[in-house]
This record gives sequence, C-alpha cells and structure tokens, in this order.
Amino acid sequence: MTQDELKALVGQAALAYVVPGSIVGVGTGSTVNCFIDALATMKDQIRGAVSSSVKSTERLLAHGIPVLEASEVESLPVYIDGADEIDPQGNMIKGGGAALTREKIVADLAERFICIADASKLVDVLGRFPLPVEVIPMAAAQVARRFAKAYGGQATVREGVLTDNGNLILDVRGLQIREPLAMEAEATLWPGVVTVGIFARHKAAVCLLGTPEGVRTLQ
Ligand code: ABF
Repeated sequence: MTQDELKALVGQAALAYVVPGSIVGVGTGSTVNCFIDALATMKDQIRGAVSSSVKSTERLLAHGIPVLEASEVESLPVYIDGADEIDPQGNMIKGGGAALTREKIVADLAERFICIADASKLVDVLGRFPLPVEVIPMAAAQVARRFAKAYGGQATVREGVLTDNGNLILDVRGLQIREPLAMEAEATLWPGVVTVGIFARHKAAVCLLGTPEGVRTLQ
C-alpha cells in the first residue's frame, strides 16, 4: 500500500472514535485531510468541528461541516490529529504543518487525543524529524541559541512561513529527545516561545497506525 493509502486507511478508522451528536476536534495535515474527507460521510451525525488551522477549516467548510471557535466549547470528546513522529509511549513531535499552537490548544480541550499516522511515523526516540517551535519573531535568534546551549540543537527559521498566529517557526535539528516531557516543560518557559512541537504533557491516548497489514492500535 502507498503512504497515501495508509493515510486514507487510518483517516477512515478514526471515524470509530467520533461520538455521534458531538463536536469533533480536528487537527492539521495530509493524514487529517483524509479524516476530514471521511468525516464528511457522517456529517449529519455530528454538530460540527473545532479546527486547528485555516487549512483544516477551509476543508471542513468545503464539505459543509460547521466550524466552531475553540472559545465556543468547554470540552470535546475527541481530538483527531496527525503527527510527524510518535515514540512507543505516545509522545509526539508535531508542527511540520506549522499548526502546532492551535493543535495544542484544541488537543487541550479534548477528553481523548486520537493520533492517526502511517507506520513510518513510529520511532524509538523522537528527534530525527526537526523539532518545530513557534516563536515570537523578535525572540527567534535567542531561542535558537538556547536550543544550541541546552541541547546541542541547530535551529533554523522556516523560510517563507508565518503561522496562522503571525509568528515564525524554528526547526531544530540534531536532537535526540529521550526526555520529551522535560524538554517540552523547559523550552516552553523560554521567553518568546509560543509552542514547542513536543506533545508529551498531553500525548495521544490512542494511536492508529496504518500498516500494510491493516490498522495497528497503540494505547
Ligand atoms: C499535524 O500533522 C502536524 O502537527 C504534523 O506535522 C502533521 C503531520 O502531517 P502529515 O499527516 O501530512 O504527515 O498535526
């Protein structure tokens, strides 16, 4: 099966976690796009969605799925989102799509975070994928220096990208993230950091991994 077929497989499988009559938290990325397209087949059974990016909002609206603001809900039964890397404990690197801040906000509203990914995203140790960090532009150089000093990481500004919130993305290379919760907690405190693309404090409750043998569920 191709990677796109694996993404479609898990996008469809995630429908099983959608609670009828509820508002669904929706992430960002190509795997989530497969989920959105699958969700459209049951749009009459949900009240709408809370989206983590302009791109996902546009796709949801194109399918006729109502999109609510995060501020309009107190909680969500589930949040469905992809990841760039997932370790065996369910910690993730996210933010390849530059939507990590709103993803973390919507994930925080959800009772259960369901991660959907093709099996290539599963790694033993996080860090081969450059860690995305959303930063206030004026702090970019200083945050890059802090990653070099604290973790030996090499941070570069992602060229030509402004997030939906008007900030920059640093991509930090050369990390081996063996303590994801500690790094997320520490780097999040650095002045000018908006969001670190480590999801360890709120990791996925369930990971649906697309494999040629079918969907593998990690819990
Ligand atoms: C999103 O899913 C981002 O956090 C992450 O970068 C992306 C993965 O994209 P894809 O599904 O296209 O591989 O949540």
